[in-house]
Amino acid sequence: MEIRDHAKRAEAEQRTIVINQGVLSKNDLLARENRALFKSKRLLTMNIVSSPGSGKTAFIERTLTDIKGRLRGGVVVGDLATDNDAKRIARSGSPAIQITTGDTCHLDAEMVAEATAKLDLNALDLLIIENVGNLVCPSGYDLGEDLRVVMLSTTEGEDKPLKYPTMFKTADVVILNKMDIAEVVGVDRETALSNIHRLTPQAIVFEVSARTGLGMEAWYQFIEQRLAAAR
Ligand SMILES: Nc1nc2c(ncn2[C@@H]2O[C@H](COP(=O)(O)OP(=O)(O)OP(=O)(O)O)[C@@H](O)[C@H]2O)c(=O)[nH]1
Ligand SMILES: [Mg+2]
Repeated sequence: MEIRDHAKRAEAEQRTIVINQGVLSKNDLLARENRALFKSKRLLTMNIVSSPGSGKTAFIERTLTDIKGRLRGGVVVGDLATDNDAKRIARSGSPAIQITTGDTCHLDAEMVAEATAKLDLNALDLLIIENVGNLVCPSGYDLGEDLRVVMLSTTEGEDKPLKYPTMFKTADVVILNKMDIAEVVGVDRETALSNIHRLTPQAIVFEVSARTGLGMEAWYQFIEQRLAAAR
């Protein structure tokens, strides 16, 4: 079996790397502006990333429904196409703005700035950004969030943190979702947790089911604690 080491080609591709850094620094500048605005509005902001279908929208819907009366939440959601997710989230009674990115496989700080301008940030405690379903592209784009939340579901396999290290290494929080079907799909929970801890020892891990509500109360308490600390 041959494993090619593409890192050895890095020197030859130096010109490409320099251009990419230029693009990212513009994003970093805008992300800094977003972060300053969100801080001035006393918001707790999170950027939720995962592969398609891990349950990000279901998790946000349940969170906003359950914390109603405790916290006021608003959402910006990115998908390549359709406003299905914003419509689902809006049913929870919280404001939701859909961004459709076309061919772009991630959100960037400019898209988030434009979308959040349509929200009344003074009326919110919590701003949730649901990124485009992808475990690669969003990792290099700071959106100005306080917390990067990486979701993994029990149907995806225990080795995803090892295969997508860049995304997991940048996580502040890891959500292991679809615990209600963990047994049926035969996930090895210990291996999944050990892979998560290996890649991202700093992250706080919540094992939940967005469908049944299992484990969600600990997540809500964490949000409240972080919001209180930020304020
Ligand atoms: N059994 C089970 N199913 C879930 C859970 N969370 C989400 N699902 C299901 O998983 C599917 C995908 O959920 P979504 O919330 O649309 O996932 P997503 O990550 O937002 O998907 P994209 O936005 O397309 O990336 C849906 O059929 C959900 O009902 C869970 O905790 N348990
Ligand atoms: Mg979604």
